[in-house]
Amino acid sequence: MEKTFVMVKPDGVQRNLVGDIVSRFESKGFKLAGAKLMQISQELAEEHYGEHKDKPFFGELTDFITSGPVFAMVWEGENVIATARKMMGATNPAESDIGTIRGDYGLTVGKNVIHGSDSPESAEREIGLFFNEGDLISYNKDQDQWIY
Ligand code: RTP
Ligand code: MG
Repeated sequence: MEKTFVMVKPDGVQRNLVGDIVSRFESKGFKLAGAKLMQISQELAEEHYGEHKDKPFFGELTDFITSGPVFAMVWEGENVIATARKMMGATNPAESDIGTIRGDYGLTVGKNVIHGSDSPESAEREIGLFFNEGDLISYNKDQDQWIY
């Protein structure tokens, strides 16, 4: 089953949005395969955002992403990579639709609450950067067993 990497950025953790964001992915029907609160090192930040290393905002971006804890997650399900991006909304919250995570909670492009992998290749790469294989759990979610 398809997996993607999603991360609540430091602003989202500071603003107590972790629970709401996890809830949106759960309610949509996706399955959590792994999650951790962590502090990103400068090295990991530069590797994760390597595609932007020549952009003028690179320093600002790596400073921000290392400025406080992030909540890193792996979500699993059909079309989860593209659907997670839709749920996040456009990169610049000024342009994100209301109803999306950035559209509902973000104001500026530099502090836009959430990251999500943008392709199958990035998803595989980013999951590998943030999680060891043993960190991810494969399990059945047979909800009937808890309903009497
Ligand atoms: P992300 O990688 O964080 O999920 O965001 P994204 O795919 O929607 O956007 P991307 O183009 O990959 O940009 C990565 C992050 O860089 C910051 N950014 N700042 N100042 C600027 O013009 C600018 N452009 C991008 C944003 O925080 C964006 O999420
Ligand atoms: Mg990106």
